Amino acid sequence: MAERCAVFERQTKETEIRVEIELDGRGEARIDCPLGFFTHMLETLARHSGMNLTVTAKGDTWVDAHHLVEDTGLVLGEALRQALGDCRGIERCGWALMPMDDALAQVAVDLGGRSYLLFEAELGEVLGGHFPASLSEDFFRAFSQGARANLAMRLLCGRSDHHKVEALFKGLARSLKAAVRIDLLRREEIPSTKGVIA
Ligand SMILES: [Mn+2]
Repeated sequence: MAERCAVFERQTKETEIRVEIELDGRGEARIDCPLGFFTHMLETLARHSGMNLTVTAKGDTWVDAHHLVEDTGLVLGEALRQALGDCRGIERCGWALMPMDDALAQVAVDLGGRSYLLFEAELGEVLGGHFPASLSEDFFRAFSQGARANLAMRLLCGRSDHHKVEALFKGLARSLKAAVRIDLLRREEIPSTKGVIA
């Protein structure tokens, strides 16, 4: 099997982002980003998905965290889509029920080529002094657009917003790990009745 890797870069007047992704990695993250909590979440995403992620993210964080977080989601999604190639042999779907102490998240992903985010979570705290927990929804929406993925996320319960957001990121990670896995019995098949995932 060809190596499933990609590099995607995007530069605007607001942000400059580069993501290198290896789907069949060891969960290693090299994150260069000025936002501490967001860095923690990207490291979590790599660790629990088994993908290697190298992310360089700079931008107008003097405004607030919004542009950088949203654009990183988009670039990460685009890199994932590119690394999947024609999606031959992948499981395509994955899901997870992920606890994080007081929080419990339900996440499902379909890498079928259509973007949609279903998101239900009550989030109100500002984490690390710079990351409004509700901004995670913008990250997940941008990721679903870049990856052309259908992403359904629901927070079933939780007290701490740190734990709630972390449960959502870990749930996404575990769902992606399952969805990108190669189905050994059907490794030459495109997992769609359309015969193509584009
Ligand atoms: Mn944490």
